[in-house]
Amino acid sequence: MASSSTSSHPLLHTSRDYSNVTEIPYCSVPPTYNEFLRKYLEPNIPVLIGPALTASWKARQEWVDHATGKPDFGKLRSQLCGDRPVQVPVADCQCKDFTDQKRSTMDLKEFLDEWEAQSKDGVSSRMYLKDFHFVKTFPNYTAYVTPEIFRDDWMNEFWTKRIDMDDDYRFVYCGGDGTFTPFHADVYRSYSWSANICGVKKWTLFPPDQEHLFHDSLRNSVYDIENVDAKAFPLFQVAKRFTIYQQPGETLFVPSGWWHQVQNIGDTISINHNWCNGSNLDLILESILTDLDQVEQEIEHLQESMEEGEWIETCQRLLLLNSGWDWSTIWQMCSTIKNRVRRQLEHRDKIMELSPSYEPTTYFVEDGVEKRKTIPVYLPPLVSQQPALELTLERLDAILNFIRKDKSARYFLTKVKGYTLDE
Ligand SMILES: O=C(O)CCC(=O)C(=O)O
Ligand SMILES: [Fe+2]
Repeated sequence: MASSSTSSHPLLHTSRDYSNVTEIPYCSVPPTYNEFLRKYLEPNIPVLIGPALTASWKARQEWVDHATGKPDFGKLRSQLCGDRPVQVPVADCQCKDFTDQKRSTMDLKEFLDEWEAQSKDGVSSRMYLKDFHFVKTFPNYTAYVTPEIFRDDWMNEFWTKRIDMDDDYRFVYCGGDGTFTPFHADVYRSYSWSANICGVKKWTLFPPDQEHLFHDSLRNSVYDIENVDAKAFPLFQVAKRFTIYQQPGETLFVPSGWWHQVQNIGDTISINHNWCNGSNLDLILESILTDLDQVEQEIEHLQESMEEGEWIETCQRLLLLNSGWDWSTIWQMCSTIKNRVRRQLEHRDKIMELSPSYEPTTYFVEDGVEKRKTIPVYLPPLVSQQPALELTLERLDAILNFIRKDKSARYFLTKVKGYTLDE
């Protein structure tokens, strides 16, 4: 059985109440950072933001044929496809593969050629270019600058600072009419934001408190909300939901744990990030503990034949494989962010001069020791986020202390990873 429980966790917000949400708010004027923090991030409520937020992006100016509103296939090809092939991930929207669509890779030029031909013929598309790590693939292109309200982003800050791997959560999606993303909640219960460059995206969003209505007895979830087996999911139709049509230039903030399905209408291109920070850290932790619980239950039959240390290590290995995190990932992420926040608090006066590129080099913390990395990294939070820094530090300390006190986490980090967990 699970050794950890979230019930007494100091980070858990007392409540997030979705019962009063009757529609998805629309901000034609983008909110200030503090407004966004208070109205949407902390209460975990979606918001659709008007096109002013993305108006200056190169992606909006150059990737779209402004006469037709369709993708500018010629420019996309000439700017992104050189002599070398660029392999991109694609999903086959007509082929279900467990809980997702069947994935493969394709050369970007080939994808664009096929897409353009289908678009000209007016036929609906099947292949959906998704989870394409655009910034990692084209680091000098600068298709967009992450808006300030989304800049307190620990996942992308940490993953780009990591020296043990090269990964991030910054994506481009391209798909023709009829392509879609099946029903899901985002990885680790992270937030996402999704900015639409062209086309229309139909989003159907379900608050986290409806989740019990779309799982069956074996914990399988609905795959496609347009085709639900009423026998397996008898209560699905009563689940509260919100539908929005996201127009070109608009950006949707998708909060933690909100389930959603996305349908593309016309040829669409969008940019999205998965992210987390002090406002949803408790939900991220809860998701890790739930995943760990599940791993422990799945291999419960092996527990008796193992020493305690071997059991803890095995569960962490499986957790990392299944969910992409283990205790050391979250420990290192929080330590890395904590050091950056501390530095910002120490140099408050300088932040004004140094923003937005406050940290020209980057620091990644491993076992309490900072290691430098010199590649350009994710932009750190800006001046207007400074009032939230003290609270952020408090929340980071709370989670680090929680991990220090958790028996299995402590064993894994000190004995297996060799960390010291100093305060
Ligand atoms: O645009 C899509 O197809 C899916 C995007 C999504 O699921 C997200 O941004 O969380
Ligand atoms: Fe999503």
